[in-house]
Amino acid sequence: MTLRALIFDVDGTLAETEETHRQAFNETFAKRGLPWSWTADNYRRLLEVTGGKERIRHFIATQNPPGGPDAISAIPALHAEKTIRYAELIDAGAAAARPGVVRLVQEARAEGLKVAIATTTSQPNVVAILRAMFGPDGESLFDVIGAGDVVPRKKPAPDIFQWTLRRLNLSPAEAIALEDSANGVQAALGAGIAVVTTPSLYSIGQDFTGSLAVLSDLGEPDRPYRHLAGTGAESGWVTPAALRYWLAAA
Ligand code: XBP
Ligand code: MG
Repeated sequence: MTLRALIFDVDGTLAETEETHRQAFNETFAKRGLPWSWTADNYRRLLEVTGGKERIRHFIATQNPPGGPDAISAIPALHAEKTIRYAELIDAGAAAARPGVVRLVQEARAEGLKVAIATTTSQPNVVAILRAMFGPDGESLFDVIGAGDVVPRKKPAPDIFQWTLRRLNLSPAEAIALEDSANGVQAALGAGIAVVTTPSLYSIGQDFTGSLAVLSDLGEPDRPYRHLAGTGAESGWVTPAALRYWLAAA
């Protein structure tokens, strides 16, 4: 099968955004008078549940914080405020692109590949990060953006990748997913899509079994990636040609 599309995850894959999410959650809790503050260690555990609304619900259910039961009905409003705060932080320059991402998107487009997003994060967050990374028209570079609540079941369910493939009008064998987390790898594999994994700050050490390649990042010619597992040991930066070759050899 010919490679026709690259499907990018957002948080942790395009940029190291989870610390900014954590900050936005904590600032919103404080603003609403909730005595909750997620430490980095706690957030690492909470990240097992994807989606911010789902994560707050899981926090209340499993950690029984003060004011938890009363806050359940306010989760959608709380999360809407968090989304606004997150975009403000990104607009102010909070997250830098990970190595190789901007280059690979540009090379893929130049070679006629489709580029898409499949993420659990909310649509406004995607727009904010794409503008910060690619400029004011950032989102127009992407053929399909699958985000947030467009599917009811978030990663590790395969639904968001299946939704994105349908919009691209492609079969799973014609795409490669770029991911950073075990939940993302499971979601891509569940949809039948090969996946290249670049672990991020919060996902290092997770189980990426089944990945075509596990690399420190996508690499740049003057800043090669470290090869961690799978294919790709012979190269130093991910290109459309390398991805085609890896997919054909898999
Ligand atoms: C990462 C996530 C998201 C963010 C929060 O998703 O799990 O839930 O932490 O985003 P991905 P929201 O790596 O698939 O982009 O608060 O907008 O849900
Ligand atoms: Mg991710």
